[in-house]
Amino acid sequence: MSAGPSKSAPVIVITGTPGTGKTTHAQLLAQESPVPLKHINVGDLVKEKGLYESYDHEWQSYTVDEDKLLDELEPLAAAGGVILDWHTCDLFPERWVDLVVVLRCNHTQLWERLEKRNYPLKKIQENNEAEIMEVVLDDARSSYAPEIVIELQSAGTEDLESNVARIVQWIEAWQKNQQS
Ligand code: DAT
Repeated sequence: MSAGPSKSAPVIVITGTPGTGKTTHAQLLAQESPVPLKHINVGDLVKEKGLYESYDHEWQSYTVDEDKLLDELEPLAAAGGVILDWHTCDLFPERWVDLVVVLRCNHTQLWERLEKRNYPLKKIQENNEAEIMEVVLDDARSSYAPEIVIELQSAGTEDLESNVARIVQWIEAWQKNQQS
């Protein structure tokens, strides 16, 4: 369900296992979109605004304060025109979201991308297993209507460009639909 007729731009969630290309896609989409879209890297926002309960040094990850995060994002989502870039998506209420893009990546390639980030080995293993088990895709499918969830491969630049072109087409259709 959409957040209502007053929005002039949609709320697009770009999700996927870390390293699948969310930020790369969100940055290009923000440039190419026919309507203004603000890219919100949710992980960075959590750190900048202290929207977390604790930090786990061993896993190098934050335990997010979900209530604080939702309070921070609510007005932005209600206004529309945002890309929410995060490795989980089921926290975002259905009424906020117009499209959920789940990025996927071959596990060998994902491993290499995460190694380059100097993630601890067990964090690389955990994320790799999650990608193989389609954890994020399952979460997206169980949290949102099937017609708003799309799964896209993110192996290289060709995928990136065609994925963004496809999302741009979806935005154009969304705009027409809002006007009619
Ligand atoms: P995420 O935001 O999902 O953690 P990212 O956008 O930071 O991922 O990408 C991780 C690395 O992989 C980064 O060096 C860019 C590269 N990458 C990801 N998807 C890509 C794609 N489709 N084409 C080219 N490079 C890609």
